[in-house]
Amino acid sequence: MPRIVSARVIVTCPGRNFVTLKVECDDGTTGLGDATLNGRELAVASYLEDHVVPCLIGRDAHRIEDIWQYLYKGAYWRRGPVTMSAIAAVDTALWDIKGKIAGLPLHQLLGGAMREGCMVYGHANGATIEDTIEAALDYQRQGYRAIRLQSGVPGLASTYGVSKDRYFYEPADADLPTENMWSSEKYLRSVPPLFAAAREALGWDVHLLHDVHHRLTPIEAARLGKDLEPYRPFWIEDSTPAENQANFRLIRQHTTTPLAVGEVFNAIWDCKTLIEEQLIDYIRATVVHAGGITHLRRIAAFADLHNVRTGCHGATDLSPVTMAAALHFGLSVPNFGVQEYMRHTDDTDAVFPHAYSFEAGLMHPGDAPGLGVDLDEDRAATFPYKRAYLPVNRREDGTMHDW
Ligand code: CS2
Ligand code: MG
Repeated sequence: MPRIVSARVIVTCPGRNFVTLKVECDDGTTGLGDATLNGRELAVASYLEDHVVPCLIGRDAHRIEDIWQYLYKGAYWRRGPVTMSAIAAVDTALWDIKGKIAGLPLHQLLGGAMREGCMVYGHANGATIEDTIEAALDYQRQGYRAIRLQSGVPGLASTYGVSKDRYFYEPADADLPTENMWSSEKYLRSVPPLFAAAREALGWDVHLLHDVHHRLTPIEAARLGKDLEPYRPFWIEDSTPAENQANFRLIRQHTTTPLAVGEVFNAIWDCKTLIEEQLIDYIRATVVHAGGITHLRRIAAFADLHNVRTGCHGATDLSPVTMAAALHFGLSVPNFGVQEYMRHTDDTDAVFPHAYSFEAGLMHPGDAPGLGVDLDEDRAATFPYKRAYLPVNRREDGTMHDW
C-alpha cells in the first residue's frame, strides 16, 4: 500500500493566488490538490497545514473514501468553504495518486469516457452591448458552442463579469476590497437588449448563458427569466442568493428559462431542496469548493435522479489542478451539462503544466495517468503570495448588497 509520508502546502501568485496541496507517498508517487478560496486563501492553507496534514501522515493513500469520511466527520465542525476546500485538496491529490499508480487517466477510474469531450463556455464581455457582441463573435469563430454574455450597465461605473483584459478576468485585484455601486433597476433594463442583439448577430445555433451573480430578489429574478425567454438562454446563473433554497420555488413558478446555481456551495446539503424539488436545471458546485471528486460525484448522482445536470464553476480562481479534475469528472459523469472555462494567465499555465486541451468547443483532460497536471515548484517560488480581495457592493443609497 502507498503510505503517505508528506503533504506540503504551496502558495503561489502567477497573476493571482493559488493554494496547492502536494501529497507524497513512500514509493515516491505524488498527487496534487487545489485548495484555492478566492480572497481567503491563507485560511485554507493554515487549516491544511495546522489541522489536516498531521492526521494524514502514515495513512494508506488508496483509502480515499475512508480518508474523506475521517476528515469530514472527524472535524466535528462540518462543512463551510474553508473545511470543504481543504478536504477537496486532499481528495483530489489522492485520486491523482491512485491514477498514477494504476497508470490510468482519472476518468478511467471514474467509469471511463461517456463523450468525446466536455462542452465548455467562454466569457464574452465588454463595456457596451456592441463590445460584448464583438467578443462573442470572436468566441464563435474560435469554435465555442456555448458563450456567456456579460455587459456593462448604462449608469453604473463598473460591474462584475466585465474584464479589463480581453480574455483574462480576475475580480480579486485589490489589496483592500474595492467598493462597487449597484442598481437592480438599471441592470434589469440592460440584459434583454443584450440578448436580442446577440441572437441577431450570432444566430440560434450557439448556447447563450448569463450570470446574475446573486444580485436580484426572487421576484426580480423571475421577471428577468420571463424577459429572456424569447431568446432561449441556456441558463441564467445565481439569479438570487440561495442560502434560502425556497427562493427558487418562486422563480420556478414564473419562468421556463433554465436555472443554474451553486458555485459557492460546498456540500450536498446546500442543494438538497433545490435538486429534490427540481427547482434548478444545472448545479454549479465544483471539485475544489465542494469536497473534491468524491463529494461532487455524490452530488451529481443525486442530481441525476432529478433531471439536474452539471455545470461546474471554472473561473480563473480555480487552478489548472481543478480544471483537470473537472474535465475528468465531466467526461465520465452521465448527467454532464457544460463546463465553465476561463483562460489562466501564461504564467499560471507555466507554473502548472497540464495535459488538457481545447478543440472545436470541447475540452479533453488528456490521457496522462492521474490528473495530468504538474506543479513547477521552482517557478511557483518566483511568484510570492499577494493579498487580494474580491470587491464589495453597495446600492445607490449606500446599503450593502451582495457582490
Ligand atoms: C463568476 C466567478 O465565473 C463565474 O461564474 O461568478 O467569476 C466569481 O465571481 C469568482 O469565481 C469569485 O471568486
Ligand atoms: Mg458565477
